[in-house]
Amino acid sequence: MRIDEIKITRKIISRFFRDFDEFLDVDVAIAGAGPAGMTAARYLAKAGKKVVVFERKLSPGGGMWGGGMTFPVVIVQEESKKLLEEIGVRLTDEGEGYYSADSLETTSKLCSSAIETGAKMFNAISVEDVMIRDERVSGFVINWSAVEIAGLHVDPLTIKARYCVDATGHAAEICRIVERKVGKLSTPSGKVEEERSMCAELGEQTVVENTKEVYPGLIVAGMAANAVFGAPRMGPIFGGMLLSGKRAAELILEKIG
Ligand code: 48H
Repeated sequence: MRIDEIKITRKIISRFFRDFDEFLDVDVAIAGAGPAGMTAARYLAKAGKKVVVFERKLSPGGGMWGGGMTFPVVIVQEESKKLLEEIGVRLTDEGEGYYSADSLETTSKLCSSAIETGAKMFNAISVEDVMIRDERVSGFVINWSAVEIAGLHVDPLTIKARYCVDATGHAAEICRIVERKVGKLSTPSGKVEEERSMCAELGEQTVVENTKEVYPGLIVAGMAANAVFGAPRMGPIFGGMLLSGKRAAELILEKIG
């Protein structure tokens, strides 16, 4: 076989646009491919839903690669260890209900299992706004991260979804956009309440409780849920992120069947 550069280029372009076209109108669109977003994507795809994830960075995984202070180890607790066992992550029992895992193995398996289950992940694309129809978040407004980083004035494109998920981590970017441009969130003040200082036990508990529909059509998950509802951070224990992603998927499945 002779290798032809133009054929390679043409095949990349046509494959990308086939994929992109297929995911312009979906059941669920997720902003952010951290542990919460990737877990939500996997459970939704497993239930047969059409799911797309947009990740600003080149590599999905968010804050999980770095474990604790760059030591590439994450801790999960008893309640969440099943979610990692399901995708073949090897856990070490550290006693007293704590399990450790290699953060690189965990992050890459969360990513590959979501994709293998059928979720489509687009990297290097940022969600910069939401689409509103009938007072409901009905899609994401997206642009190349390279355009965003270069500060170029380029108008974005739009995708449509029955449900959207803000899984953008500490920044809770999508909820802040909705607060600023659309209307009141379902928080006590109607605004982002802001994350509180470290309290791992409370943070892990509240992150699942705070995984909610924060505006019609918009579910908040993962660290963003605690930022939006004014709850503590929890450091490098990641069980709550996984359980929150699963909860987000369950909430959406309850709503769209
Ligand atoms: C596209 C975006 C956009 C955007 C951001 O930070 P993450 O890992 O988020 P979670 O909630 O899955 O996990 C949080 C966890 O990593 C963490 O930080 C913990 C547990 N902290 C505790 C503590 O005490 O510090 O991932 C979010 C992802 C990232 O990859 C971003 O690049 C991406 O979202 N992202 N993608 N469009 N507008 N904003």
